[in-house]
Amino acid sequence: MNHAMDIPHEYVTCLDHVGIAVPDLDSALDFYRSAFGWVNLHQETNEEQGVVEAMVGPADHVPTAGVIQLLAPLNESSTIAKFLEKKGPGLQQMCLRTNNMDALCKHLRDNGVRLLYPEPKRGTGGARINFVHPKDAGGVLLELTEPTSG
Ligand code: MC0
Repeated sequence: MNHAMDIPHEYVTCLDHVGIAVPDLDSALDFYRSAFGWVNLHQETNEEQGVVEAMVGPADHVPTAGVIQLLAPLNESSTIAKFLEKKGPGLQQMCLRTNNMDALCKHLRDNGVRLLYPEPKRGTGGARINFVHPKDAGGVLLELTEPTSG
């Protein structure tokens, strides 16, 4: 891959979240609440991804500050169930926010970076998401998210 990329830096705006695989959402939430006073900012179930997720951060969280995404498996075939089985609880992914998913995906593909989905899927709050394969991102499962406007 050519690292001297000419992508406009405006496409990728901030670290959106880091995702942590957890076997039990409530006890993970309790940890962040009691250790840091962080709160559950948003919770939802994503059937397609096979997860129940909670976004955790300070109560006065500002939108461009990265948060922690707790990811619990919905069922045994969930990606998160497989991750927990193979590696145990821990950091599963890191997610960058973009304001132009289509341009970013084209740019990455043009540079030989493998994306997991041919087209973005639905992520947190209706965001459009895709993932860079960990083998093409230094061993990190790298999510890309384009939140819904507003
Ligand atoms: C696997 N590998 C990882 C990894 N998962 N490396 C770093 N981080 C991870 N999370 C490595 C393995 O160790 C292996 O390396 C190689 O990648 C291939 O692994 P595999 O065992 O053949 O493949 P699988 O079956 O584990 O699948 C990996 C893959 C999968 C990344 C394709 O996890 C996937 O489709 N993930 C995207 C969807 C997802 O994660 N959804 C849950 C979050 P070696 O060296 O052993 O070959 S949902 C979400 O995040 C949404 C709600 C949102 O935020 O909006």
